[in-house]
Amino acid sequence: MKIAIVCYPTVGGSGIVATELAYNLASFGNIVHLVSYSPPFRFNKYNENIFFHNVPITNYPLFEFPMYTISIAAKLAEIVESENIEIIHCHYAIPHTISGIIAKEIVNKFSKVKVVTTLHGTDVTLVGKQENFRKIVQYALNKTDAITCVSEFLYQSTIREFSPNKPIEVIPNFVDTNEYKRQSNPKLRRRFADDEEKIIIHISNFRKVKRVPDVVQTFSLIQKQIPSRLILVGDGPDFSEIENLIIKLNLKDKVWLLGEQTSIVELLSISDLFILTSETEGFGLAALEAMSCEVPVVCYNVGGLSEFVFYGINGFLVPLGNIELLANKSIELLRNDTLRQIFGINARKTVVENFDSRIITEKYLNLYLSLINGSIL
Ligand code: GMT
Repeated sequence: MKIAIVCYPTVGGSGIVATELAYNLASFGNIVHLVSYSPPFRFNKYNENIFFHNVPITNYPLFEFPMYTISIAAKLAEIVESENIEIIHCHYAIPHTISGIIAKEIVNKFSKVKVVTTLHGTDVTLVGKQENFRKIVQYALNKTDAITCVSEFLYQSTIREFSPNKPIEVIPNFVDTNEYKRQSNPKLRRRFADDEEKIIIHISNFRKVKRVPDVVQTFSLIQKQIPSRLILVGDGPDFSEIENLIIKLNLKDKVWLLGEQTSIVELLSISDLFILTSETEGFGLAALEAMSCEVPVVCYNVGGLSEFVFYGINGFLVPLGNIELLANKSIELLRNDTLRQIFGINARKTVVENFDSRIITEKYLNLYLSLINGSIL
């Protein structure tokens, strides 16, 4: 198959899923054309079946704002025609689906290309709900040929908010469990913590929705009872606020602020616990990646997280905003090495059995095939 994948290149789950999907589709022998305004964050290995297309940003003096939606549409139309693309797969509804729909219109005389939209989270739960975007998201979802949602939670939210007239399939996030595998590295561990200290990790793009200050507050309670260190991976609009909070709580010596990191398996592998404090998560890919490396997850019970974090089995979910309970559940796990190990093994099992990249890529391939064969109209 020949597939064009459009995504945001910046650090964020939708771009990661899109890029990893490109690699997996390519490994099955498909030809993939990645389209974005710069090479996506995780597009860092050469694959002869993947081609990257840069979307040029127009800067004619008349245009005060970049015409990104139109630029992607033009680029897509160009490659659908020149490369005989059969599927345009848009990750995140706006503006990508709109661009996909325009491209399909442009080429409709000589191509039967189909547009697939994957909804990731805030395109429905936050941005899509805003009055100025609601109608355009609604339009996109009614015009695309098929929709996928990354969780049952997002599926329900999409139906509730938009009731699209197109089929929707839940295809969850995935991890390459061969790559995301715990690896022993005592030397690296010792660089971050003393032998008797536990390591807690959080990875996100430091946006408001992630509530990273809650992670710091939780850690502040934990470290009073358990010798421990916190590793914060990521960057984003809340970085300075978090840095100030760390200083205010007198935690500077115990928190590692690493900024963005491309290779996180090593860091997850030296960690004892992953904390996620998001207000909502379409799925919660960062937690899944941690679990694949045998790191149990303690998080707020929001969005799609309860679809793979199982209370008392591979982690704990607590009500949104209950920092004290989040800390208590973390302490319970950090105090009990045997329990934590069992949770870690269960976490990996959950990922390997249900969210491995091969299983999920086949779901996408089946969807593409049914669109091409006309069994979804
Ligand atoms: O929806 C977003 O905020 C953007 C998106 C991204 O690019 O980071 O994140 C979402 O997509 C991920 C991949 O499907 C999901 O795992 C995340 O849960 C989701 N983030 C949110 O819903 C906040």
